[in-house]
Amino acid sequence: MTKPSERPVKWVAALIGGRILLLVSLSLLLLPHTALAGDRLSFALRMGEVLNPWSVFGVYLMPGQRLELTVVGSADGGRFVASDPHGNTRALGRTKWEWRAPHTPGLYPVHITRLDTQEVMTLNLFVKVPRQQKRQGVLNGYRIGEYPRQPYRGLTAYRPPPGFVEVTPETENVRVSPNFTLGQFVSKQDGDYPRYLVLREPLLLMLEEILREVRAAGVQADTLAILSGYRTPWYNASIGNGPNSRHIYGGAADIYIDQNPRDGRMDDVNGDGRRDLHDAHWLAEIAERVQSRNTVADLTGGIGVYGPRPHRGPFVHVDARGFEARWEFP
Ligand SMILES: [Ca+2]
Ligand SMILES: [Ca+2]
Repeated sequence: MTKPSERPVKWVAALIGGRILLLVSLSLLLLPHTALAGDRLSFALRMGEVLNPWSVFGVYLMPGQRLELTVVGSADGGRFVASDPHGNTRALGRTKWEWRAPHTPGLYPVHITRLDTQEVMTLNLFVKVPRQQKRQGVLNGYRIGEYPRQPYRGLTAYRPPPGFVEVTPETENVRVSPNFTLGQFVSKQDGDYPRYLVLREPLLLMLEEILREVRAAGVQADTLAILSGYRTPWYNASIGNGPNSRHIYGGAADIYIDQNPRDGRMDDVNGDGRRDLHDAHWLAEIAERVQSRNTVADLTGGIGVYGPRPHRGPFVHVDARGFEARWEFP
C-alpha cells in the first residue's frame, strides 16, 4: 500500500521550492510532540460546513469560487498567519481569510501557521476541471460516463458534481488528510493520466476519525486500505452497481485494515485467529461510533458490512450520505 508519510516532500519541493521546504521542515521539528503524534492540531479551521482539525487537508473548489477560512477552538488568543505562494488569500480579520480559486485548474497549497506553537495546517486546495468539458462521457481521454439526471430523492448530495479533480503522477501522492493520499481514491478502472475524480471533504474527516479509533483500539495501521473510493459512473455501471452509489459522488469508501500481513486483504483485527466477517464487524462498530458523534461535520450515512469472497477479503463500506443506511452481505 501507499505510505503517505514519505510522499509530501516530493511535491512540496516541486511546487514551492527548496527554501520554503526547509522552513516547513524546521517548523515541523518545532511542533509539540502531541501534534506530531496525532496530526491533530490545537485549533481547527471552519470551511463552509466542514471543520478541519488535521495538519493536512484537501479541499475541492470550482474556478473562481470563494472560500472563507475561519480559525475556531483557539480561545487562548493564539496568533495566526496564512502563507500562500500563489497570492489568492486575503485577510478578513485576525483569524479569518478568504481564498479565491484561480481560473486554472490545479493544486494551490496554503499554509496556516499558529505562531505561538508553530503548528502548521496545510490546505491542499484543488481547483476542479468543469464538468462542461466532458464530451460524450469522456474528459481529456478519461472515461467518466454520465450521472443520473434526477438526483436520488431530490437530494443535493446526489446532484452531478460540477467538476472533477485532475490526478497526475505528480498529484496522486499529495495528501488529502494526514494519512490518505489523492491516489488512494482513484477509480479502479484502466485509463492513462490524467485521471479524474471527485472527493467530498466529510468522507476524509470520517476516515481519519475511524483510523484514530482503530489505533486507539491497539491496531497500529498506517492508513486504511481502500478497496474502492471514487468510481466513475461508467466504471460503477460496468461492475453491476446501482446508479445512485455514493461512490460516484466521491462520498464513499470500501475500507479494510491491511498492515500485518500487507497482502491486500483484511487483517485479523479482532485477534481470533481468523480473517472473516467478524473482522469487518469489528471495523463497522468503530464506524458506528464515529458517525454517531458528528463533531467535525455531518457524518450521518451508510455502513455496509461485507464478508470474504475468493478474490478479496472482508471489508466495510462507509459514506456520509446525510441519512442513515445499514446493510450486510455475509
Ligand atoms: Ca492483510
Ligand atoms: Ca478475526
